[in-house]
Amino acid sequence: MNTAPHGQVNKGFLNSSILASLPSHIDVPAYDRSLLKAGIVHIGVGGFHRSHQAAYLNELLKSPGSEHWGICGVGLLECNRDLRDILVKQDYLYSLVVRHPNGKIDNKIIGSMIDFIFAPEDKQKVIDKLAHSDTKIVSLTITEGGYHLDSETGDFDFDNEDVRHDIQHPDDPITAFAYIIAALKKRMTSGMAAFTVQSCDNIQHNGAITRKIITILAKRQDPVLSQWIEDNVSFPNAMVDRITPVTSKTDIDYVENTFQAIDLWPITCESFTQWVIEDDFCSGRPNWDRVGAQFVSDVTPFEKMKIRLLNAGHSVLGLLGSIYGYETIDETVSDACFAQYLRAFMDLEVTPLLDELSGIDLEDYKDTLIERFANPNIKDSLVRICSESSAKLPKFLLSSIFENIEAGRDTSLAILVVAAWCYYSDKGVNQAQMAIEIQDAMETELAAYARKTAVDKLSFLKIRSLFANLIECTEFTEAYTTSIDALYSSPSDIKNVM
Ligand code: CS2
Repeated sequence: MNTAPHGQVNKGFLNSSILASLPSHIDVPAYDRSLLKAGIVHIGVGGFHRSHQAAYLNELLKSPGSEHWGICGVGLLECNRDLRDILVKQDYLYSLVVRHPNGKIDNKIIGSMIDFIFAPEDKQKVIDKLAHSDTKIVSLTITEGGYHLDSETGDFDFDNEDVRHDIQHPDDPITAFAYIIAALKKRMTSGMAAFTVQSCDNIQHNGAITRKIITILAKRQDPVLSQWIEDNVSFPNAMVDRITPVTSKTDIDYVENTFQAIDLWPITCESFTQWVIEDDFCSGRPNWDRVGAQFVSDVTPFEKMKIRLLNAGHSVLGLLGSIYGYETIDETVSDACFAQYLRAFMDLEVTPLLDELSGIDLEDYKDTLIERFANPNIKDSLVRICSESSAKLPKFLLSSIFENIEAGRDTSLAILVVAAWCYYSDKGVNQAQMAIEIQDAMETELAAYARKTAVDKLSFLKIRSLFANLIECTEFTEAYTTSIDALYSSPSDIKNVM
């Protein structure tokens, strides 16, 4: 840190050389980062990876004996170039600001990442890294949409452009799956052991789904390779949880003032964190259970509880709140009308679908969710929550609708949310006529179907890749039509139809 002529401090960029001079209340990595080896290669270094897996490892590395569990990040997308530049400049260090609901803040520097490869510049380097003998786990946060699953069939979408490319050019991969297959092939051919593929995405059965995708894709290339993967690679399922908003300018300024250092991409997250993992690792694993993660033999009930309550709950607040004109989850859930709607949805339309879980009281879990959503120090934007709804809602919400219809249960609260999604995609403005920012890979298609609602009330449901055969189900279409009529006839206050 340099002192400028007028007495003010010239803050330096965060990197290894300034760690020792940071204010003493900052929790900096006291372990020797030069001893770390990248036992984990992580594909998709977004905010969530940095607040979750990398933060667990940072805690673990504080005790000696885990030095071979450093992380090498991989960015597959062109838009990861800035992230790479920032991480390199900062010696792969970044700040994590953990905000408790009562206002307490934990300020940390995370040191578990020790390298980053930007794939568009050197694809072979990624394959070689995955195939390196130090690599024991390849983990993924590639988002719900990154798995290319069709809602109607549940099958992998072989028609996706990137997937088609990967099948034709296995040595020039685009998707994470193709990189993993290329590296596993290299390991098989050179007689090396396999690595574990660990999905950290919000998809129920995330490990089993990843296994299915990787083995069927490998089979198209080489049935022997596919069989080797079946026999040697493990794909543990896991439930992951920590609310991590998109980094804002306010977060960057907070770090600059509090850490007395410039971090161009700090991460802010809530204090709650949870990670429940099936203990199935073919090449060893860190002792994450020493730092709060939980190993179980079957994660299915945990995943279902989290995705159907938390993630779906977020979407309920996100879509209804956006139409009302709210901007963040905490302000939406602080409105009693939205909080009551959310609680009723959770109690009546999700809880009956969940299994008993020993050690978890569902009523407490739901109370805690509402408290977490209401954390006034976490400004989680509805734009983030509603982004990629086309990839999220089939897994978060439609799955519960299907199960409730099957069981002959009422599901009208969730159906209003689907109608609200149509209204949101159709109008693109809130009830004060202000534009809503929509971020969705299917935005054009969603809008095209939604805009026909005035002449065909069920038009939106004709997107079969999302809604499968719901349009043929009268229990659904009757309630949906009622919701559409209510929304379109009284758009001036969505609370009237909730
Ligand atoms: C959110 C999740 O993207 C979403 O819609 O529900 O990112 C959520 O914040 C995380 O899954 C929390 O663990």
